[in-house]
Amino acid sequence: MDHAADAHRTDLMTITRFVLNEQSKYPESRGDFTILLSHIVLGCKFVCSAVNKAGLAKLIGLAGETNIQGEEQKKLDVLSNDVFVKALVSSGRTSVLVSEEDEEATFVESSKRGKYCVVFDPLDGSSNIDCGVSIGTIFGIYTLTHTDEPTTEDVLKPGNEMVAAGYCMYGSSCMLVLSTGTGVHGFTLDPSLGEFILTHPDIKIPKKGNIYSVNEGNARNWDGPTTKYVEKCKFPKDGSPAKSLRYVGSMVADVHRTLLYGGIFLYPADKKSPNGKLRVLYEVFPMSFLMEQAGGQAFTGKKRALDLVPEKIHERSPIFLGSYDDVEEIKALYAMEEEKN
Ligand code: FDP
Repeated sequence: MDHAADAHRTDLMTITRFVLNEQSKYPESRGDFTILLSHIVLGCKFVCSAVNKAGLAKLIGLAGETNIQGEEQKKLDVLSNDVFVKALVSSGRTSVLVSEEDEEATFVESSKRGKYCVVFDPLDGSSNIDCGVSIGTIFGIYTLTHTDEPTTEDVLKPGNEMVAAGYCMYGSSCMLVLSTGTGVHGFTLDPSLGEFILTHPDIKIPKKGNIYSVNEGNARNWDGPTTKYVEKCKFPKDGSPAKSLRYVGSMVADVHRTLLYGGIFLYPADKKSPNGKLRVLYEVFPMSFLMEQAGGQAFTGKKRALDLVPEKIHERSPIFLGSYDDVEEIKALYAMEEEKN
C-alpha cells in the first residue's frame, strides 16, 4: 500500500458505515438489517477470493478434485452456496433461505431465527466460471411478517415486497451493488483494505441506451414482439443509429453494464422455453428491483416484473429490463400483439 498516496483518502464511506447511516434515519431500527448485510458482505468477500484463485485450481488444487491433504475440494458454485448458507444462518437474522443450488428451501432452526428471508443465486453465470469471465452473486431480501412457523409462502411474494436487493460482481474489480429501496449504490472492494467502498453513489440508468443484450442464438424460436424489437435495434426505421449488441451470458455482468451504460437486457420466452430461462425469485426480482430503483423498468412481456406472484420457489419468467424508454418500446410491441389477438 502507498501510505503517502492513501493519506488523503482516510474518510472512506464503507458499506457498513453507509448502512449504519441509513439505519440512523429509522430510530426504531435495532440494527438487524445491518448485521444481516454484514454477513452477506462477508460471503461476497469469501467467494471473491475463491473466484480469484480459481484459475490456479489445477496447479495447486483449490477446486475440483482432491488436494494434497487428500480432502475432496468443492466446485466453486457448490462452495459459494455453502458459504452463503452458513453466513446467512449464522447471522441469526434469517428464517427462510432459497438458493438456486438447493431444490428445497432451507428453514433456519428456531434458536437461530430472525426476521428476514433471503433468496439468492450464490454464483450466477456458472458456464463462465472456467474461462475467467465475470460472474456474480444475486440476492433479494423479504421481511417475515409473522411469528408463526415459517413456510415457503413467506418468499412466494411479489418482488415489490422485497425490502432490499443486490448483486456482487466478481469481475475486473469486485463490485457490490445494493438497493434498500432508496436508490441504487455501488461499492467497490478495495483489496488492500478488504472493505467495500462507496464508489458509485445513487446510480441512475440513462433514460435511453444504445446497447441491446440478448442470446441471439435463440432467435428462430422467439415470439413476434421480441423478433420485431431486435429487428428495430439493428435496422431502425426512424433514422436513429443501430444499437450495438453486447452479450456476456452472465446475468450479473450484462445487467451491470446495462445499469451503468443504459440499453436493454432481454431473456425472452421462446418456443422451447415458454417461461424463459431466468428464475423469478433470485434473478428476475432482484435485478428488476435495482432497475426500477435506478429509474429504469422491468417487464415480463405481460406485466411489470415486480408484480409477478411466484407459485414455486424456482419458477422462471421471461424478462426485459433496462432504460425506461427502451423497455417502453418493447411494452408497446407486446400491447400491439395483444390487441391483434
Ligand atoms: P448460466 O447458465 O451460465 O448460469 O441463469 C443463469 C445464466 O447463466 C445467466 O447468468 C445468464 O444471463 C443466462 O443464464 C445465459 O443463458 P444462455 O446461455 O442461454 O444465453
